[in-house]
Amino acid sequence: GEKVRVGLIYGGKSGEHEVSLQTALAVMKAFDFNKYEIKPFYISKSGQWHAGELLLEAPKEVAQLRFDAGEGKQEEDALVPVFKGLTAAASKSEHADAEIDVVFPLLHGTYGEDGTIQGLLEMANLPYVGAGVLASAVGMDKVLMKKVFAQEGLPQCIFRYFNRTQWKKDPNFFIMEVEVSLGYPCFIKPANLGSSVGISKAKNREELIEAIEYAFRFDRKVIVEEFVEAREIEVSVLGNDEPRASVPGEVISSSEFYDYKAKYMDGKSVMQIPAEIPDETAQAVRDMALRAFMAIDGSGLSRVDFFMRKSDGQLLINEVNTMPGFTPFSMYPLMWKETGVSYRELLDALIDLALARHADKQQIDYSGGSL
Ligand code: G1L
Repeated sequence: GEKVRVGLIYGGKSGEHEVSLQTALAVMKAFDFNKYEIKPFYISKSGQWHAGELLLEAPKEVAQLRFDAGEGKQEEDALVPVFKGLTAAASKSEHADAEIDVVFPLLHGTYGEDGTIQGLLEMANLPYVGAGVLASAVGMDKVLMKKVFAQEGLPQCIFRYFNRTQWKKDPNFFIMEVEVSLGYPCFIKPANLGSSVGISKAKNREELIEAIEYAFRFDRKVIVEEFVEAREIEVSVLGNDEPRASVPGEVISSSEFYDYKAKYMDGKSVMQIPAEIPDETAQAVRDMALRAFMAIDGSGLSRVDFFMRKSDGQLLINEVNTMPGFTPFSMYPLMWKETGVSYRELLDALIDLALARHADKQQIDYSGGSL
């Protein structure tokens, strides 16, 4: 048929396995099945790949998305056959009945957000939604990301970083550095943003040392950031080379939200969209979000997060998230909704952007000029 076939990859080894499944279901339910067909790829918690039957309508519940439950579902229990299928799908010329037109990788963390699944899809020459290898990898490493922001001239909080070897050799040097440049309290994090584990706040030297040792359990590189008393403002970015920015939103933690009459709410926080900030601030934050997106070489989408310092209103960029929460009730889609783009329109736009980016790359001469 003329329908676009979307390969949806979800699940995965990370701690966000369940979130990924919930998101995959929400995406499947929102797709216009007059326009799309969906080929599900489920990655179990142990890392096994399972290809599902082509879907002509949305499944009803998350349980239908797991193909390893031993319920007589088709099982292709390895990456290799799935990858063969993907590559076959990509070489349209020999396979007129190509299986997939575009891939939607709904995966978080190591394998998925750090550029590895994107690399796999690049090698299969398949169009895919969202950030490419470089932006995914940069977006995953807090230190690299901050270096890119600094080069772009984007204001951000003060930070220091070091690897395990450096720390082991001369811990006092880094303790001094942190105390002189950041002071207490400060935040200690593994540089890798794969998960929220390993993060602590330290109020004194003893806590700092303990926090650093703890963070090194999760990464070989650790970053220490100054503590900023601030509001949290976020912006959704959508596009490739000419991206657009949504109205900003604010995330208000549960301890402060009792006086907000907000429309959106999840367990832990309230989402105030649009954020109640001055127009100039909203304009500035959208502009900075687009610069950050371009600076990391983003494509498709990103949620860009900022701090608005309470003392003076200064905006500081915190991070670019190339794989933001993506259910219809997540910040990213909600900020677009308030900007006039529905969840379904967002899916259409992301698929179109993936195809456009892929088509654009086909023009590139990879032969080193010998063609
Ligand atoms: F494919 C997109 F659009 F780039 C994409 C991929 C992944 C958008 C959002 C996400 N998000 C996630 O994977 C998750 C971390 C929220 C788990 Cl579902």
